Amino acid sequence: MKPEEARVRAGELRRQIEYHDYCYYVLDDPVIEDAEYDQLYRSLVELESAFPELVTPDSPTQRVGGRPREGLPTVNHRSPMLSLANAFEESDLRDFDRRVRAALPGETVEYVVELKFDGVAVSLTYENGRFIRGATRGDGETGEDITPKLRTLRSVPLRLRRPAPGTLEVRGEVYMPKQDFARLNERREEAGQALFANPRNAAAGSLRQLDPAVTAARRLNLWIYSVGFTDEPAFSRHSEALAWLREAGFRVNPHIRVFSELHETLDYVNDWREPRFSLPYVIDGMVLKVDRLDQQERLGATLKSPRWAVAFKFPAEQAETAVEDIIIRVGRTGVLTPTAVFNPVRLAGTTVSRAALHNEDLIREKDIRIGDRVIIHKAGDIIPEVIRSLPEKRSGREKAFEMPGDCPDCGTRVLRPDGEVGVYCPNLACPARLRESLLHFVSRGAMDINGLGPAVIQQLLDRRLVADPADLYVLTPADLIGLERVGPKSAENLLSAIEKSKGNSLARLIVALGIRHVGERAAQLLAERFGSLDGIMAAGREELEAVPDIGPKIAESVVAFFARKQNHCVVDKLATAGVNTLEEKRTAPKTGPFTGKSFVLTGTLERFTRQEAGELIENLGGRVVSNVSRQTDYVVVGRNPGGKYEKAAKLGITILSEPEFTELLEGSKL
Ligand code: 1X8
Repeated sequence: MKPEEARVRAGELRRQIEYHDYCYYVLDDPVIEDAEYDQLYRSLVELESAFPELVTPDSPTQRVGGRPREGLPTVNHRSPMLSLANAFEESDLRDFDRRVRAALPGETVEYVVELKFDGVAVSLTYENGRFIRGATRGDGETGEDITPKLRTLRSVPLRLRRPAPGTLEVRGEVYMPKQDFARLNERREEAGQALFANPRNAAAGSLRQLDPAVTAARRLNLWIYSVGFTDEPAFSRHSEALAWLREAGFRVNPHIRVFSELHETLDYVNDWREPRFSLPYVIDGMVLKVDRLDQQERLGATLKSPRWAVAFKFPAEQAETAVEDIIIRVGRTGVLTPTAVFNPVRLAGTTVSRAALHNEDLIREKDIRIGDRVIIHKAGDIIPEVIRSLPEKRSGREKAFEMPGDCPDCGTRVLRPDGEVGVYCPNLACPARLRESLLHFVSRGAMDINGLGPAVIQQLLDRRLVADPADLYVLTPADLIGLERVGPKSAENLLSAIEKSKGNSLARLIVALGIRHVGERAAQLLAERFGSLDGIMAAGREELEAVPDIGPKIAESVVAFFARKQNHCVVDKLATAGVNTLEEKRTAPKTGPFTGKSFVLTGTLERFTRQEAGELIENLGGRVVSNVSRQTDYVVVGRNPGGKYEKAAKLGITILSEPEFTELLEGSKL
């Protein structure tokens, strides 16, 4: 292909990919199959590696940037990102309305009513329609530059769909959907990591964690709700600006209404009190804004908040109930989790009858006894939790909880490892452990075998058709058709789901094995580093710990897992059954504009560690080598470079200063 043809083709591919990203991520309405999309994406990656000069920073291939650095640069907001005045009662909203009208005598006023998202406020800046910078709110004046993180959010348009000359700054809220929050916390608990208190903290944590792999896991999403700055104020109403933002490709929430009467406004706010719990994201209230921008301007702002808007906060949902019992659930890793059983009570849209109490120490800290009255809530509107007990309501017949000394399912003496809060059943053949590990094995984040629910698993265990996860792969139609509530059709579906799971990625398989402390992220790292299950099994503790972000706890746990003959045996059976145990060659991240290029790094870089720079290069398809030779393409030179610099100069190899290197990374030169 000629360069000119390539340029045209790249432009076409980008437009198509942008369009499909928009349909998928913004409209939630994809128009092509994932496989077709992947094909478009791969074509663009290939084209860009053949013609690296075609790579632009706003190309869809540049979404997964490198690893951002510690101590993020700061950004001064063009206009302060103010917080909103809060209202808690209807009367506060009436007061707000009165103040607005008093300041605008004789004028009509319309209110835009929007949902108030419980996330992380961000600002996105576009220059001539291209995304150039993303920042957190920070203290309102100055935020942190999180451009590379935001680039990984598929609902952030890199290029706008409508002309926007000059500078445009829009504002919105990054959030984590409730389900993703619940799943993330589940995994974190299994992996022995601290839990996030709510989706907002999880979103903030993911943005702060500075690891594009985490953000790119697509757990975060974004609603845009205002224009922060434009060179040419082209709108006369906020509602117009929102309509334009939607057309320009931003994700604007659909539940926006404009009212001219206060009573309608109040009705709409109240209408959301219950249905908000069925939204897939958390809202903690409603926002009222004066629609006309000229009126907004005349109303102005106090030091802290605009006078033309107010946030109505819904009361935090809590309920009081009785703890009828504290039961023990044995998890797949053998951990005994005490669970409170409640007198069922309505809370945040559902009836709640249980909450995990996590461990003995927590129960003691909160002084929760069987028979107690307790106050409960739902973290992120979804996970029930006990906030506190009400000792003043005790009758004296309450019973303190005691962790059993033996596993309630198999009677084996439980162990409490030093320094850990939990106790566990060490019996690998414990029926509860087996059931839970099978359920984990087939779950969505693991092998994702559709249709294998608790009822089927229990029957398979009871009939001794499976004794470990590998046995799933030798089930026959006859085995399944005999089960309760499994007909020939569902047996067939089940077997094909099992068959399909053989092709899952190595990372999924590692997650499915249920090694303590090994979650999705660790599994991914291990798969990438060792390339095969055999490779991981053969690795010693030191080799494992040498993987960035794999700590001693994980390394220890992996070694311990594979040291057990029984686990080895399951792995062998899985491989024999044809389950994939190899890391597929990942095309997208490993080929890119740097494919075929080798880099040498020398001296101290300001903005990256060596390792970060190396990963950035590798993410774009390049290689980092330690010695300069004629085959070296680039030498990146930091402060106090060594002899490599001189050697490179002598050999006439392209030498890049750090700013040049950064520019190259950003794709604007090559
Ligand atoms: C904060 C928020 C706003 C909106 C929704 N959620 C928020 N957290 C909205 O306008 N729909 S506006 C805002 C602010 O101005 N601080």
